Amino acid sequence: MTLPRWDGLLLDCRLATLCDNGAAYGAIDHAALGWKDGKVEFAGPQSQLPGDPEVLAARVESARRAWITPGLIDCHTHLVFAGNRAEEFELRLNGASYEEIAHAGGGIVSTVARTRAASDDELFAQSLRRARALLADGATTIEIKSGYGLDLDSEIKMLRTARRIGEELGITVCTTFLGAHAVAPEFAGRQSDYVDEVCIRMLPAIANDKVADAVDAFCETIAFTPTETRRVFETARALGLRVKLHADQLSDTGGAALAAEFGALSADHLEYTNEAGVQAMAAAGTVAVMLPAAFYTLRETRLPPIDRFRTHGVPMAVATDVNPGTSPLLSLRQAMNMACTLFRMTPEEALRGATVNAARALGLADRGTLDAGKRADFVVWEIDHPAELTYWIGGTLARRICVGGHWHRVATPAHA
Ligand code: DI6
Ligand code: FE
Repeated sequence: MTLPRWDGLLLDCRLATLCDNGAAYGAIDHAALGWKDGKVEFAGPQSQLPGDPEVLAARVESARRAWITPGLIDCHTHLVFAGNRAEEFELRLNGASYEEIAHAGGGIVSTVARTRAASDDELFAQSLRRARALLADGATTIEIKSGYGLDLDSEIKMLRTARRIGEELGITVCTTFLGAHAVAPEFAGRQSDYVDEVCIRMLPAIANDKVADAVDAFCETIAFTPTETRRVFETARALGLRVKLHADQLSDTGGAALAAEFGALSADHLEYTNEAGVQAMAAAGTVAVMLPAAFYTLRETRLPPIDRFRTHGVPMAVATDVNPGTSPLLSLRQAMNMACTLFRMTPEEALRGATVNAARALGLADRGTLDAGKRADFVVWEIDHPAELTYWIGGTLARRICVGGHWHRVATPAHA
């Protein structure tokens, strides 16, 4: 007697594989999807299954013609933080200026104060809710940055909290050290001393602790200069850590070219990136991460150079940028919708941006497409066309979510 080979097999699927098979979305109709030990064994036409389904797999089910995509990948979030800034949002809409809010203790420093003051368990509980929301909407891999601690212990607390979220939910969390997010309050008026602190004290300890998978910085006129960013990157490189960058969000500081020079995994935001920056990214293979929810929240008007990225073949990803100041967004699909409506990306580009290109932005070669050998992270959706993933604003579209070969949850269908 032959033992069942695969752990699971779904029949009657429509797959959006995102592989380059010549079809839009890498689609395969009348498809089957089989997996074993957390990896995809078969993703192809059902007629090409190498045997009788009942013999091939321990558990066989019909997907009833549902569309299935790879698990979504949110490659840029700051979702670990304590408190929120809804009051500040309200004050602003009642006419308060940024200066008044800053004087009243608002802004990023208020999130730093609350994040420092939160216990490990409080920070975990508050942040877990946000991660759960992203997962419920289909994100099975999430990057999470530090950057609201701004002292070594608090930064490590954030990164450990991020790792704990991954363990709790059984999903992959990639952690990024963003000590160069803002100047710590103790260093107010002494920015270069703070950069010393990041490079001389924090980064070696972070590398030694292995709590961060990559290093990021906020390179902007209101944050860190290109020269300071370069120092952070040189230190990260010497410690063997990959880099990525918040670049050219509010002004053209040459951030994209700087990121490319260091072989960055990604450069993110990029509203003001110039032609040389685009070309440098193309040459370096640096992914352009679009964060349209920050653009929306800040009511920006300058669009990132999407057409230039297309022309030069720079892969584009889309992420939420979840953070309490400029992107209180808890749905990657909603970011995809904004990427289409605000940035004029196509629905297929947006889906590639939240799967295959997002995987690349995290340096993860084992996911992002539905293909034999990739991780068995996938979502069964309540839709009739993949464009619906970016078309609907809000709602619950994920019917079932499989992470590493295990069914995660059965969501309530939107129209049940
Ligand atoms: N880019 C942003 O827009 C923010 N951080 C960043 O790197 C804002 C973060 C905040 O206001 O809390
Ligand atoms: Fe960000």
